[in-house]
Amino acid sequence: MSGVFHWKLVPAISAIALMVSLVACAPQAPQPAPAAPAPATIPAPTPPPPPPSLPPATPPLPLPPPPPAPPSPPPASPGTAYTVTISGFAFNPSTLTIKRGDKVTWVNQESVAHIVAGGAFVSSTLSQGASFPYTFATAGAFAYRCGIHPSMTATIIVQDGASSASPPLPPPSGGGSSY
Ligand SMILES: [Cu+2]
Repeated sequence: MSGVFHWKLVPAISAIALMVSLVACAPQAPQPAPAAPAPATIPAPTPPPPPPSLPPATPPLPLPPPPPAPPSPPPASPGTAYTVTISGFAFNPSTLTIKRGDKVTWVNQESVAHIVAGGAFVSSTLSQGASFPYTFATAGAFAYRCGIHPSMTATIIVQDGASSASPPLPPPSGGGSSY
């Protein structure tokens, strides 16, 4: 039994021996040069120290909440506000139609002084930038002029909005039954 194995192993052994001999006879490859020793690590230049940090700015103090605005009282008059400008020796607009209860404010926009002179309303001498308010409580046509320059005339027409806005009367209710 062992002879059989030995006989079969002969070619394999001889082949291995041949290979070993070939390897042994092959010129040895030059060994690579030994790796150069690692260069001494050059210490990295120390970075300059950071500039002395300024102390953090003082955070702004939180603003206190604004006090609540006082409730504005309702306007005394629900009328509309109008403006009549005085410039070029004239009132603009020269004719203004408003409702009863509306307020008109004259504003002098030129360097020449003027006076708003009406039958029911007379202003003081209005220099440049001065104003004169007046609320018309009664209906009618109010012609006025300048108290200094009579040629400056204008008219305020006040309509009685209350009468025109009165709703029609409801029809009288009849009896429930015609019988
Ligand atoms: Cu005038």
